[in-house]
Amino acid sequence: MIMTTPTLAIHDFLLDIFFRRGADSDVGSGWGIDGLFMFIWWVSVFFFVLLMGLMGWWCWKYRRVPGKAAEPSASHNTALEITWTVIPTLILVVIFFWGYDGYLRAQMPEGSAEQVDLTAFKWGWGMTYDTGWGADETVTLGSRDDIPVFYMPEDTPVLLKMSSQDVIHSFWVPDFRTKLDVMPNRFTPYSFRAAALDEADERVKTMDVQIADSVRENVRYRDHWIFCAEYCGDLHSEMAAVMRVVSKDDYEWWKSQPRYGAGTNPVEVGEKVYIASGCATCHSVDGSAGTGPTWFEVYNRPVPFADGSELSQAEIDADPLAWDNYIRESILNPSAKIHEGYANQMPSYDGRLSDVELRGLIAYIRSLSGLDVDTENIPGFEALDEQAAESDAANAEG
Ligand code: HEC
Ligand SMILES: [Cu+2]
Repeated sequence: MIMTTPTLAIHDFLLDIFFRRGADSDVGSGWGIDGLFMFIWWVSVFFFVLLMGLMGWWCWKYRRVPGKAAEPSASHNTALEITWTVIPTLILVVIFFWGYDGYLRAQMPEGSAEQVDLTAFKWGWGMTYDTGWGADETVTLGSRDDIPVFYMPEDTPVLLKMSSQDVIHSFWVPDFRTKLDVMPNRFTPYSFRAAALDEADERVKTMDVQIADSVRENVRYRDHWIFCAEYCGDLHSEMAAVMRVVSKDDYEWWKSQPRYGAGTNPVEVGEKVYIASGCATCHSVDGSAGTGPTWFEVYNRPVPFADGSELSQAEIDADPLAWDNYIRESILNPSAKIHEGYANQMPSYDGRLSDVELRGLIAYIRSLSGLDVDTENIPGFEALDEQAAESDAANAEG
């Protein structure tokens, strides 16, 4: 015991420095990464001390002494050669199988996983849940106040279907120890099971979560940073997001809440969709250039198309819904008409946005041209009030 206690203290101290101790268990399926890392570390320490010690000792022992003849140097020693080949090989075999076992477990998605779409872009992350919504909460990190928060269920297999909108990015959750490239032209799967929230874990905190009109009190959560490990240019290093692990019940609640309360103004709905569905990554609302055209003061203005045709002022004057329809078509079938000077890069949102959300987007874009939005006359928003009333009733019951 006298021998092992100080050694363990050093071990724990190192775990603290290297990993913020205990975090290996953040992926509940346990990939054994910390253990393997520490094994390699201690093997390296052992051999470093052994070899440097021997070297130092022999340097001293066989130093040149006046009047003493030099030792003859052996050219070959079979027993020695075999020993220092076999022992390191055995150690490498252990490291290989240990690592391969963890690698396989990290690669294999568990059955019936919760699937979430993850998109990487210059310079940020977006997630789209099966409800069509993404993050609707942000936190501040350094100079950026738009770091999205992604909710995830504890102790549940999750499969992230990852793709990039532009260059190669690398999805990295330091607490989970693994990273995986995110490509522009194919999906890569990242699967994990976040560990259950443990009362004893000092990173587990509690807060009230509010979505539109509903508040859920005392939601327990643990945050993990998400970063991009593709440090090849510009701002990959600033791509951050938060993975917020909550209980399964809280996760289901979070996902199922209507994002707008009773009587929400359509412009607000549109603004929320603009952020939550990731339009903001390509479209500005202040006139500045982006991957897509800005939405600032564009409503009811003529639009030139790449094929030489246009949405003309005459058409707009003749049909008060011309721009509304153009927006609708641009969202559901973006390649139908390509705005001149832009690439056909917008993903289709067909099936991902509800009618209320489409109408909200139209109202929002309209409002950015300083036009009044007459809520009363936008059909579909009565339904929103009903939906909110229903969810209030459901919340009151549950
Ligand atoms: C990956 C970048 C990207 C994202 C994300 C994106 N768009 Fe686009 N969008 C574009 C590009 C590029 C164009 C211009 C080319 C074209 O017409 O398809 C465009 C065009 C449009 C237009 C036509 C505007 C005009 O002036 O011609 C509308 C409206 C539009 N997008 C709405 C949306 C909405 C709503 C969302 C979110 C739900 C969204 N976009 C998300 C890239 C994007
Ligand atoms: Cu990146």
